[in-house]
Amino acid sequence: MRIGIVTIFPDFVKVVREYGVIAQAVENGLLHIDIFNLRDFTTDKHKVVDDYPYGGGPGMVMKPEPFFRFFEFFQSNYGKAYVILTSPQGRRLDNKVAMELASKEQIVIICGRYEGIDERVMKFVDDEISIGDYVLTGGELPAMVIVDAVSRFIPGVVEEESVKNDSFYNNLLDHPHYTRPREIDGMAVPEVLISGNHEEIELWRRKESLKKTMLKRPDIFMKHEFDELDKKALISLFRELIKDAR
Ligand code: 4HQ
Repeated sequence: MRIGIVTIFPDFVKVVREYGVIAQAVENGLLHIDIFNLRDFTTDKHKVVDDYPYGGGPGMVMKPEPFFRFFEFFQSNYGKAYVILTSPQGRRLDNKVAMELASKEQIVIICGRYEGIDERVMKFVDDEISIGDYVLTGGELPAMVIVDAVSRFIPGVVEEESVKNDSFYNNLLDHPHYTRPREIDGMAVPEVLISGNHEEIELWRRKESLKKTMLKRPDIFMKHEFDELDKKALISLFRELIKDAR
């Protein structure tokens, strides 16, 4: 997969490809991340990317010409891409959206600054994505968040089992995790995890996932489709409840 990011702060965005599993994916050739400096697509001496808004009002607007020149350049060098604008008006990023984006061969993310971008740039835009209902100073952080969430769904970037176990994958939150030591400050690792009984461990983890999701995110719990293990886990949970009540 190839991801292009268009920004006036390339050094800020570059770090997204320099750490952890994303850096490994880039190294292994699973993922190409190209970062484009919008100012490289200006033609004037001062590389101006903003201008005053028609109609007046506060702040500045990103000029259309550098974007027009960028897309001309991109299309003739890399071909067609799915173009995303980061915007509070967009559809909200979640795992489902991230998975959908991961299926694209090429995406380009435009990072806005100032009050916004000249509306005529929208002719290049296929999708608007928001990372949440708060106002940021620019689209760079949303672009990095999108790259991170999308990368995890590119086959080979993280272990498939790991993706399936993660929070939200099947509308449940992740179960608790433990590592050594077996005891710290009087707190022991749950016995079942040391038992070596994989069926019991799987059941315990699912029970913990169900419990946590019910209590912390009832909204996503209500959307969950229950499978056989869920049913077993819920019955076991209720058994424990009844036992404790007696
Ligand atoms: N922006 N999710 C870029 C956001 C935002 C968000 C405000 C986008 C500023 C220039 N983008 N403009 N939230 O707050 O994606």
